[in-house]
Amino acid sequence: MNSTIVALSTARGRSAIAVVRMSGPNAINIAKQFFAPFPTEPNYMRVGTLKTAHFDEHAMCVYFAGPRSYTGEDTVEFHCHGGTAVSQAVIEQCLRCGAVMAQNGEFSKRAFINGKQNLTNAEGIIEMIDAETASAAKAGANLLENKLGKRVIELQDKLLDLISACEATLDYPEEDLELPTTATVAQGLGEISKTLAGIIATSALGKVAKYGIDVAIVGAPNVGKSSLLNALLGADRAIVSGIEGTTRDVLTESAYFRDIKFNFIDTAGIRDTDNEIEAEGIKRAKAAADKADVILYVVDNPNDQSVFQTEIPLIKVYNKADLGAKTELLANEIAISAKSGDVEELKQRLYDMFNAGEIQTSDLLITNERHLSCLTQAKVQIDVALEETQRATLDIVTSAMRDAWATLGEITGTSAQESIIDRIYSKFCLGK
Ligand SMILES: Nc1nc2c(ncn2[C@@H]2O[C@H](COP(=O)(O)OP(=O)(O)OP(=O)(O)O)[C@@H](O)[C@H]2O)c(=O)[nH]1
Ligand SMILES: [Mg+2]
Repeated sequence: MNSTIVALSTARGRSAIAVVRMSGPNAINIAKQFFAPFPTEPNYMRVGTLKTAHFDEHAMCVYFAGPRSYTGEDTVEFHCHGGTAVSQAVIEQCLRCGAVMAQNGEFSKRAFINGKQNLTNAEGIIEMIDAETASAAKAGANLLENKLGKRVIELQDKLLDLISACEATLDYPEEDLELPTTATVAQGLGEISKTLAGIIATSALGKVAKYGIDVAIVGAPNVGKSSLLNALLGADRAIVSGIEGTTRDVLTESAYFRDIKFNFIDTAGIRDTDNEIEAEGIKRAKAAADKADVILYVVDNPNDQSVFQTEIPLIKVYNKADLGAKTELLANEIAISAKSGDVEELKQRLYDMFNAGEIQTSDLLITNERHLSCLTQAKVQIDVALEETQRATLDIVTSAMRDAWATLGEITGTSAQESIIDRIYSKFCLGK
């Protein structure tokens, strides 16, 4: 039989109230030992006296009868006075009467085991708790609402149709069942592969919603990189001076533009130098540029023809436009004056470059590495099955389809291994 677990469900520290939650087969019996009058029916809160070893606490109690509770088990909540000492005394009282301390995320893990939520719901909760922007919270809420789960189950169903059609003919050849033609199987697999590709493609935008966009500002000394950083942040963050080689360290600071997080990275001016410290700064500048999502290559001469060699998307920024602006700009060029502080157009350009506006309208974004890896693997397995339809027998195709079905199941947890489940729930806070 399961143990009865207890934990503080609200944040630790000073607060108006604290909620202590207990879940498990003995939750109600334990609570009745020290809370009176105990509520006579579930879902109704009752005021009463909670006897702890040290003092009597005037508290409220509500119980939820399993399976109609968050965990699916009998659950009792005590709403007591806030602060560490009171909730600690209440928890100790529960422990004394037979409860055990809950692990991180154990309430939610029990909800999963009892079929109250699937893994993507749980991951949605974590993403919402961790979200820094509304976009990231929305992606978490979509997971919680099971949008990904539903799409995955649809795909699994389609796959199962194909698998069962193939298997029936393999297992019961004497039944004279109509053999699915290779073409029908291939067509079905092709559609699934295409759907998966579409879902996987949303991960680029998902990354933007969750982590933001890393923008590296690079260029020669004195072109105005630090001035640009300050203008983009709207704050006097980096030292600006007319002396070449002012910035040495890599400086990262985030700012929000239309609910998208931009991580702006100011770097040392790149040039040949014998100065050891400056050389190290330049090395770090290049490394920062290599890792960025986009590079702002800053120059300060309207006639500059130089090129910054990189595979990463790049905008060439003609700074100091107040001293003379380049007239004919190419598509990936922009003229600004960092000194004037007006960099709205550049911000908009960055925003558009990553289609960030689509985050508001899309109802499914992949923001979770684990989901992405399962989806990618499932697509590979589907594509293997698809390829095999051209040369192998149906049993080999079927086996690849089964693999893909199991991989998709890992997303919602229908075929997830114990270790994956443990890892997901361990990310929860205590009492969740
Ligand atoms: N006129 C004008 N001057 C600017 C503009 N932007 C920057 N400057 C000036 O250019 C000089 C260098 O600016 P910084 O922002 O320190 O240049 P940097 O690229 O960070 O230089 P390093 O850190 O040395 O690589 C300063 O004197 C700035 O005031 C601009 O838009 N117009
Ligand atoms: Mg600088």
